[in-house]
Amino acid sequence: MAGKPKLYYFNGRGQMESIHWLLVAAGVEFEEEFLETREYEKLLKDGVLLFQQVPMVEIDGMKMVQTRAILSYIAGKHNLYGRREQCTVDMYVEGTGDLMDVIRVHYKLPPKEKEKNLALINERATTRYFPVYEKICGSEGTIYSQHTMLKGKLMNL
Ligand SMILES: N[C@@H](CCC(=O)N[C@@H](CS)C(=O)NCC(=O)O)C(=O)O
Repeated sequence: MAGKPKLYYFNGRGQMESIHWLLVAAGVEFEEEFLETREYEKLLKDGVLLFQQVPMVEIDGMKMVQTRAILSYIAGKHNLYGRREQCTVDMYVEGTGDLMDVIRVHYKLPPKEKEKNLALINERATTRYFPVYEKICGSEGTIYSQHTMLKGKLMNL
């Protein structure tokens, strides 16, 4: 039997978060390696990361990169892709990708542009994306809008 998938990422939610969610939804146990600069540089040096980026997931004898490719593989392997459901899953995944695009550029912005971008992230997350996820999860409140990621971590970017 294949071992548990091993997830390689920095110690944060970021791009790995949707992979966490999917593995939990599929009932798959996994291991994680939280990369510090030294370990990340070793992966780069060893040529393990196809595009020099993480997330990387070691699963079924492969070292997979690219979040959406990883999500598709896991969803397919655990029969979480139906027909109509496949499109629904892809819509939510692509939505998350669009939100992540706005978040990802944040790290590279000059300090004076960060405040404006942070306001955009908060606005997009709380009015466009999180309500959609809350709705499909059947939640009535604003659990994600009040999430500490927005109140704490993101504010400190
Ligand atoms: N398209 C990639 C993007 C991954 C990505 O941007 N990873 C960042 C960390 S969140 C990274 O490794 N950045 C280092 C770099 O691009 O040199 C995916 O969806 O997995």
